[in-house]
Amino acid sequence: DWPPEDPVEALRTFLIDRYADHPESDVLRERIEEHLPDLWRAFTEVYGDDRESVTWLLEAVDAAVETFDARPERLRSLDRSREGVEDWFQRPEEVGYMCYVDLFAGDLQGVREKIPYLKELGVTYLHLMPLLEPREGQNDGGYAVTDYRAVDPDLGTMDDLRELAADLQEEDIHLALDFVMNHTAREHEWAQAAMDGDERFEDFYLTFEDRERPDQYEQTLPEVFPDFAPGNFTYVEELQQWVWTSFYDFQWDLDYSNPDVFVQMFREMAFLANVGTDVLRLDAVPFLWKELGTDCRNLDEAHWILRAYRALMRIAAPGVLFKAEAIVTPEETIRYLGTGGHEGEECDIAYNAPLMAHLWHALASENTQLLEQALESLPATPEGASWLNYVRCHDDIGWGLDDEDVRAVGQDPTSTRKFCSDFYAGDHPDSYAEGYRFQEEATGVARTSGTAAALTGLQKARVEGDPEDVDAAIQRYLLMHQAAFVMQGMPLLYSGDELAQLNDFSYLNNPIKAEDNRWVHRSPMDWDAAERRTLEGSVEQRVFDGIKRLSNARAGREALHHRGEEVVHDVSDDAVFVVERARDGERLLALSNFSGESRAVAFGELPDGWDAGSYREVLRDESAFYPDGRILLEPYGYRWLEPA
Ligand code: OTU
Repeated sequence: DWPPEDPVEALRTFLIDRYADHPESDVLRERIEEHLPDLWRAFTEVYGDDRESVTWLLEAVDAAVETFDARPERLRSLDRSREGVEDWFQRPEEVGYMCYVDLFAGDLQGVREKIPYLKELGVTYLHLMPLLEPREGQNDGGYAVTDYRAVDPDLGTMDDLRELAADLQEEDIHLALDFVMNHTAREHEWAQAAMDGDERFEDFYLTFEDRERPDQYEQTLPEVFPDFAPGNFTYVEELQQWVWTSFYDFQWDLDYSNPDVFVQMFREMAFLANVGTDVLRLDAVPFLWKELGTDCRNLDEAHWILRAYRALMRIAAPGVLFKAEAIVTPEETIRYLGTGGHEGEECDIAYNAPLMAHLWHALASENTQLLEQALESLPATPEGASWLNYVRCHDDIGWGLDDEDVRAVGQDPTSTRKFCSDFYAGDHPDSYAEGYRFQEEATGVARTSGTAAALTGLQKARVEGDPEDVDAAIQRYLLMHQAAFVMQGMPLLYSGDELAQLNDFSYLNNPIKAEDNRWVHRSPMDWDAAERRTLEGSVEQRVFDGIKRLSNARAGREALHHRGEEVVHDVSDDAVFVVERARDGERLLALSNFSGESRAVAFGELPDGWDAGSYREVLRDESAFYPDGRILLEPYGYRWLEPA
């Protein structure tokens, strides 16, 4: 009889009975008891609690149990080993690296061979960019998947991926893989079936007979790629309908209001979990739910869907983490880590795009006020979750500053964003940057493409060859990276940045890529340049060593544990950024100078407990005494201090 008085209790009894003869019924019972309440809450928020919905919920639980059954022993033991060590991904030694399989090493086999290189850099977490079978031709760098259970044949096979996962585990490197959950390629079999008239699969997507509803939605919908994919809907001849396409026209948004989609997508993500991925990077999560009259981003239902998936994954494969890819305002971003009473219920990791954008703003303006303001206005990060701090990634930089923060430091939001867009495109008199505008808006605000080397002026300095400019640019370059390494979170390196790779224009000759300038910063790894990392005095050596120093410095340094404290300390000089990290009695103070001139900070300005005296300078690995009571910072200089 449905509904019973206490549905969770009724389901609990039902499920325990259902799996009573399961060889691991004890484990299942424990997990179901622990996660069913969260699953129920989240699932019913979205799909309701009537009889039909509950049938879908039971199907989802079955899918979780099937995943558990199919999970190889190696991964099950990993799940067990992570029980009780909830901080395994928050440790100070964690250092991430992200790369495209083909650009980095040709194929999956090639990546296996490069493991020693990654170890040399101190990498403990490897995000391999989309590697599942993409559509042919344009595929948005692999974010248009035709089959979630097949590897792109150019890169290898599913077995190669399993072997690589096992090798990485041996080397204590965690593997992260993309799960493109908002959309499939129009060549995916579901979309194909829909075009063949299969109603079940037509309901997997958001289709409209005419423009009436799309036009209503468009009134409040922003565009992601206005230049090459304007609007949010695409007319599909085969269907004689409009299909919701938030991104490119060949990326069809899934309809998550259909529980069939929810369950089916869980099966796909669970399959990937069982291949041996430690972290699933959930792509474009803000877009999962649509509602007329809204911008269809970050809606509550999107969060409930993630929470429901999380509870299911905890039943199936509790060692697997979720990483949210939500490049939105600071306030909206942190919600994906489970805030507001949902601590521990949502994603474990999220891209710290707010920090990234603010660091670039601080660098261009030689002023850290806005950075400090933004950090201060963010609520505390939930204890069990982690940020992923990065300087560059495969995407453009969106100037996702919070309007209120910008106003709080006396600036105008649009002008500030425009300043960043101009500065990094090199359209500003003081700029050393050689980036490009991406998807410019009518206001002149654009997102920014370009490698870290191009944006920090290291590219320009190298090409022009003035040694002093090169020195300054390397400082600037490392200044940005050290910030990602010292702030609360796991630092994530973008492949090639450890060698300061330059912009790459070969994409312009490839019609599949030419219109999308994000490819300018997606270049093949230059292994000849990598050889020069041992050539004393070369740019590669100086940058590589600078970054290696950062990863070495993190290892075992408890003050940098994610669960440690992070206190941003305001000093009178706006170019100087001071942050204190502390945990279990260990302390570290990082000072960075975002200006191109030398600066000094008096001890009297530093937080309590940092009095004049001698300290250990962590990155130089030496003791230092400051005789005149001030700490000198070279142009773009930074120092990490620790009590001697
Ligand atoms: C992601 O980015 C990927 O990182 C991109 O490479 C893809 O093109 C895209 O999804 C589609 O799969 O808008 O400009 O808030 O910012 O999902 C990049 C999230 C993007 C979006 C993000 C998206």
